[in-house]
Amino acid sequence: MEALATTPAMRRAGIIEQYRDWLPVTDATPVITLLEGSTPLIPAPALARAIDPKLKVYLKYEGLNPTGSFKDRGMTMAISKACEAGAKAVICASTGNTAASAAAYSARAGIQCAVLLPKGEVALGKVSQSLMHGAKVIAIDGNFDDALRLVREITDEYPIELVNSLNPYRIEGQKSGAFEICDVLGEPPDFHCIPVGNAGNITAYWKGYNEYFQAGVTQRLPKMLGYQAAGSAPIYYGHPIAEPDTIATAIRIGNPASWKKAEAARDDSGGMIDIVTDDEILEAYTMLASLEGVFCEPASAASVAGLYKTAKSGYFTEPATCVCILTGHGLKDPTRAVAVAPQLIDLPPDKGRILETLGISA
Ligand code: AN7
Repeated sequence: MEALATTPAMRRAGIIEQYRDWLPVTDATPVITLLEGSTPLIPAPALARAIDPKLKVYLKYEGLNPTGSFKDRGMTMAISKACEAGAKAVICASTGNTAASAAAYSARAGIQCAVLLPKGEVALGKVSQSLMHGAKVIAIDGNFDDALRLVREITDEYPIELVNSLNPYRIEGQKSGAFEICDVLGEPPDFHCIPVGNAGNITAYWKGYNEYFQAGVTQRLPKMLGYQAAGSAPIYYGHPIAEPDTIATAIRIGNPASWKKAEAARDDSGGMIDIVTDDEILEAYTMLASLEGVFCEPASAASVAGLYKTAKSGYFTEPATCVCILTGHGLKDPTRAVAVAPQLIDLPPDKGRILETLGISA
């Protein structure tokens, strides 16, 4: 069979090749990549009509990265730089997606990976990924913040590389998301809506937007609108939350590592960090899937839930472009999906009953 013709635009290069000049890599850096990035910026007209017809809404569908979340952008950098430095092992604490990504990129690099997860609080798809990629997966009887504290102590004392977003290469890689949005739109959006957990991603996007702006690639900056789950909202409330709680387990974080940087992104952009309830998150999660055909995980829907809440409050007074970052794929958390979606219909293999159920009459 003949090879399919491809155009450059159809080829995913991976973010390091795509944005090499903007990243701290050299010819000596081994590029460990799964061809992450180049995710689609999907127009969401039905959602815009439901939220506020003045707005032009785009969904940055990060669930289409190789391991199903935005973490791959940072992990290709963190693992490549770890390998360049000769590291033989990496470790992270995770609500699931960082772990899945670290496990996959470590497998590809041929190095050891260990992940610390909060027991019982990680979505099934994410656990399955870490296990399949051969990481040492440890579930601790504690929350994400406990796990992060432990891996910080361990990496301070032993020669094992930390690949949480405290690792500056993670932020460097993740800033590529902002470049892609500007490359597609020609300018940044007016508003950038994003879920906030450990606060690495809002930090990274703000850095990316600023680098393009300072280099003269773009002529302005967006306002950053970050959204925390109401039960896990330390930045919104201004103090750590000892026992964070939310159905959006990815952002069930009470003491974010990049807290100050998230505040800086908020304040320097003239944006805000607000909260969304679990009900608001689930409503947006369902709307995305049913109105736009885009399936993201609950934490990701916080960006759309937040945009909805902010629009309803009368915040937007004129037409504006809004990009919502959908950080992870819906298949990450099938348990939540089947719990909130319409029920399965059980029937015998009987044509009459099937037609009757479908409302089709002869
Ligand atoms: C789907 O995997 O913290 O504010 O350990 O998986 O940069 O932390 C995941 C975070 C949003 C929040 N959406 O991003 C982890 C972890 C999804 C996520 C966030 C996460 P940050």
